[in-house]
Amino acid sequence: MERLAFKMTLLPGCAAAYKKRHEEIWPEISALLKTAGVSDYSIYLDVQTDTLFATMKIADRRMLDALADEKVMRQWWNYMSDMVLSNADGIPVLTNLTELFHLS
Ligand code: RM4
Repeated sequence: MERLAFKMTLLPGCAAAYKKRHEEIWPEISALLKTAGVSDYSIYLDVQTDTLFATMKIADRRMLDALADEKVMRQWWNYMSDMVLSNADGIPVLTNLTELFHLS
């Protein structure tokens, strides 16, 4: 089990809609993430900077990376790209964070 943290950028004025979309997350996406070994996945918003801060546990890094090959994952990212800063291919711009401290 590995812990990950990363940042994304919310587009201005999208906080409420972004929250609502995740309350109504496609069941296929939840299932896909779990099948890929993702657990304890949270996304927080820094309202001062519109930074999205995400944490998750993963069972296998290769399974996480392979999500980008899944059609429904691409569809979800495309669906979200009107709210999240995204690359030309629709994948969210993501900055990985380095863990410097953990207390369990
Ligand atoms: C986010 C973003 C992430 C995805 C979660 C479920 O909006 O698209 O990449 O893992 O939703």
